[in-house]
Amino acid sequence: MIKLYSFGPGFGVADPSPFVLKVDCYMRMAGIEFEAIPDVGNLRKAPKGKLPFIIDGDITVADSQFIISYLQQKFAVGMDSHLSDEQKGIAYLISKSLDENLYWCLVYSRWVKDDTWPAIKEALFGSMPLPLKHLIPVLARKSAISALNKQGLGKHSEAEIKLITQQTFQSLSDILGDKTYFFGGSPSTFDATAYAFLSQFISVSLNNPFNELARSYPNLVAYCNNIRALYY
Ligand SMILES: N[C@@H](CCC(=O)N[C@@H](CS)C(=O)NCC(=O)O)C(=O)O
Repeated sequence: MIKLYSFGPGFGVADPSPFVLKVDCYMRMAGIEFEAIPDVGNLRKAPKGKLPFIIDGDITVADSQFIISYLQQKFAVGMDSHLSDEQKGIAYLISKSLDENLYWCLVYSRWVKDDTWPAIKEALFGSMPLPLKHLIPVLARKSAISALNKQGLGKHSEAEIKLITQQTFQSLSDILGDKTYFFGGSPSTFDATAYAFLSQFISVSLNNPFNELARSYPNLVAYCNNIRALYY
């Protein structure tokens, strides 16, 4: 059986990492059996220093995109067979926008802002023994802030980051409209990505202004609730 190396449940969702949740959701939607191996210590074993990665027998695959491609081929998943080539192209590019842009807005909302930081600290590091429990969160936060600055999003003001986040939610809401899934009545690979990111703002037990912003889009909230009810 496929083993999914993850962080483990947090903030009321199956994983606080959108990349782990993307693979988790994809396997649920595609009906692929898997076993989650939750442990923040998985990071030390991760081939690319990041989660998720999967192990399937003697094959290891790291990175959510490559994992999904591997699973798609191995299990001949037909989840995208109702999409035109144009829709597949659009889906790929929107998913990269979530991976590479909305992700950093999420990092900002969780790691930089003092409103959410205590909850993050407790959820991710609360079970560590002393003195690690005090030391590691400080280092991890420093590293997240440094990564945000190097990536560039961290250079913006809070108002600008909120605007970028809001434009992404607005665009997703406009594209989804009143459909059940982004490309019609049945889920495609893109829905695993969309759910993985949207639920990190909407379905979590966090209440910062970024969560409130996401929850102000009724169709995005209904979308997350529907997928959660069906697959979790
Ligand atoms: N491109 C990777 C990104 C994975 C990623 O950034 N994972 C984060 C968690 S959301 C991580 O493991 N961060 C730990 C670190 O950078 O030390 C993917 O799609 O899987």
